[in-house]
Amino acid sequence: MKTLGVQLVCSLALLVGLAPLRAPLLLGAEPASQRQRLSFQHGVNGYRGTVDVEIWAVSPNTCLEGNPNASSDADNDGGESQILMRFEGIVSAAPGRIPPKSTIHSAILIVHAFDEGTTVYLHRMLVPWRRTETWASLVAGITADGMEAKRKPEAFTFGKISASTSEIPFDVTDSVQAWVNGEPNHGWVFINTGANGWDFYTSEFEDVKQRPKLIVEFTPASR
Ligand SMILES: [Ca+2]
Ligand SMILES: [Ca+2]
Ligand SMILES: [Ca+2]
Repeated sequence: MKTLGVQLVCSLALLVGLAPLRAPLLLGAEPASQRQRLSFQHGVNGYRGTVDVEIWAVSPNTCLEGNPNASSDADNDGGESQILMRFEGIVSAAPGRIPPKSTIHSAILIVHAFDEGTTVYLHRMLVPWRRTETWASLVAGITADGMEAKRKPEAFTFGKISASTSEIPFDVTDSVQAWVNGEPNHGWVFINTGANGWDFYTSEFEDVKQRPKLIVEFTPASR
C-alpha cells in the first residue's frame, strides 16, 4: 500500500513538473514495507543446510542419512519408520537469511512425495539430534510426547499425491516464528499414523528441484 502511495505521489510530482521525490525522503520516519520472501533448498544459491534422515525400527542401528529418499510408515516391513528434518542456519543477520525477531507471515515446507500413504503428521522437534541418528540411538525413535517432539502436530498430509503435482506443502509458520524469536531450531519429525508408507525425496536426491524446500515470507524487525 505504501509503495502504491509513493508511486501515486511520484506520478503527481511528474505531472506538475516537479522533480520526483525519492521514496525514503517522502516517507520520512515511516519505513517502506520490507516484506521479503526467501527460500531454502539444498544445493540452491549456495544453501547446504538441510539435514534429513529416516530412522527405522527394523534396522535400528543403520544410519540412513545419505539416502536420496525417505519413508514414514507405522509398519515398514515390520517396524516403524520416521523422518527427521531440519534447515540449519536459516535465522541470521547474514544476507539471504531471516533476521532474528522478524515477523513471519508464512513459512511453507514443501516435499516431493513419490509414494502415497496414510495420514502423516509433522511435529516440531524439542531436542537436538545428529545427522547420524538411528532408531536405536534415539531410543525407540521419536515420541510426540511433549519431551522429544511437541504433542500437537504442526501440520499434516492425508498422504495422497495429486495427478498434477507431487509437491506436498506443510504450513510451518509457527515453527519458524518460534525460531526467529530465539527458540532452538531442532526441525521436525514426520510420523505416519498408519501402515501405508508415505515417501518423499530427501536433500540427497539428484534432482535439486525435488529436494525439500522451505519458503518463508517475513518482515524484518524495525531497527
Ligand atoms: Ca539426508
Ligand atoms: Ca525416543
Ligand atoms: Ca505407500
